[in-house]
Amino acid sequence: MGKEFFTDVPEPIGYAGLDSSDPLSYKVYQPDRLVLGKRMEDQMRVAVCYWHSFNWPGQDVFGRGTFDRPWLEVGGDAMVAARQKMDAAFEFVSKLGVPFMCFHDVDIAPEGETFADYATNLESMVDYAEERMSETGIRLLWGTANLFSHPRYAAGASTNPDPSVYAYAAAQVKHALEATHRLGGENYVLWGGRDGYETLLNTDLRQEGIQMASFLTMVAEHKRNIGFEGTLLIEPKPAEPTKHQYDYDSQTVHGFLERFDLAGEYKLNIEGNHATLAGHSFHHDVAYAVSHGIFGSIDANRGDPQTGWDTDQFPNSVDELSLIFYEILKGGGFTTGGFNFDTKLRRQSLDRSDLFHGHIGGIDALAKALLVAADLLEADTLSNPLSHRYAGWSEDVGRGILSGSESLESLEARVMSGELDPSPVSGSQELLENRVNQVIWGSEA
Ligand code: XUL
Ligand code: CO
Repeated sequence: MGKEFFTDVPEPIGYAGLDSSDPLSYKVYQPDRLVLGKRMEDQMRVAVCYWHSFNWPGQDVFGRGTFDRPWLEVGGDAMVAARQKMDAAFEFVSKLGVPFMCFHDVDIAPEGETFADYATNLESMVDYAEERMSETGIRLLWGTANLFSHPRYAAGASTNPDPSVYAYAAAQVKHALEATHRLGGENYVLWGGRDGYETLLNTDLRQEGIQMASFLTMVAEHKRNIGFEGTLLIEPKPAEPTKHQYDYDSQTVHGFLERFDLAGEYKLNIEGNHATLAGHSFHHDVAYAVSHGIFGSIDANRGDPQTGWDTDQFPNSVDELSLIFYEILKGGGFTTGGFNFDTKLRRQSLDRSDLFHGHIGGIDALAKALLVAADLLEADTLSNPLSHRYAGWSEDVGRGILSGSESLESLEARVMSGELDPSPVSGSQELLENRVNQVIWGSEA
């Protein structure tokens, strides 16, 4: 047991119900409550992210850190400081009472001066994490490598015009993947933060695509070589920090994976605010992934409708989250994935306890969304009208078209003879919206 930082929150956060006035309690989230035959905790698989919660002192491009984060101010030996930060993380996640955390290699270990320093520091922090995990029971939802902060990655990692940067990224991923494996991580994430471009004037799109595919192939090979059984995940984002990022959205990544025969190797980690930056809804990117068998995990957060960048706010819309959870349950629920809170406090939320308020609110909103989604699924609220709408595709002509036994000629003959005479039917959007709201308003917290 290391030093305690969250002394204002002496006990783990418990369930107190909707009537409670205690802000440090769950209003809906009850880990042991059964929903569709599974414990809520196992349906939701919540993780806390290390980078925004423990590494970030609240600076923005206009000003320095504002947060009360004593574990970031220890100074002196970088390894001592890293262990203090890890103590803060394990204390927070234990008190929040959720099963997982997620981190980048450099979130937990100082980079040092050389690659050898990096490797030694990471190894030693993984030892410490292993200790703290077995003490607390907290698990690793996913690990990843930060291939975007260091200046060497300014022009990308695997898509860098310089192969020695590609090599450096490969070496880093090797260590981060092995660290994730050692810690029993359930997934490994690749977010190509700077794998994109600032200007087409200096960019060879075809070359960079080939480089990225070769990198993903090497990662999948190494996964097999070391016997890592977790899921490899790609996290789409359309832009920021680059003007254009190659892993633009669910559909673009899917197309890329198919093009390079990698579709069986990777699934997606979908982030709410990334989907909305791509001009979609969060619902869209999740629905696309689930319906194409490439859904893996979620980075839960939300953007600001009036702000054009990744604000990473805590998710709080039950309306939005219910439809996301509905898609996930429709696909059979999470396997190795979960809801990682890739979320940042606002810069004015200075207090250490604000970190609890952000997570508690987001977890409760997700728990309520889970209950709504289970009701939607059990009552066939959306699935009945959907199967009715597409019923023609299991009848004669529809089946023939899909099985290839019809042609333009045969269909023209059917239309010409008057056998097929379509009459438009209502899409019933408002009716469906009302039904969804009825379930949201009526579901029992
Ligand atoms: C950046 C982002 C990353 C990834 C992991 O927008 O979401 O933190 O989740 O590298
Ligand atoms: Co993310």
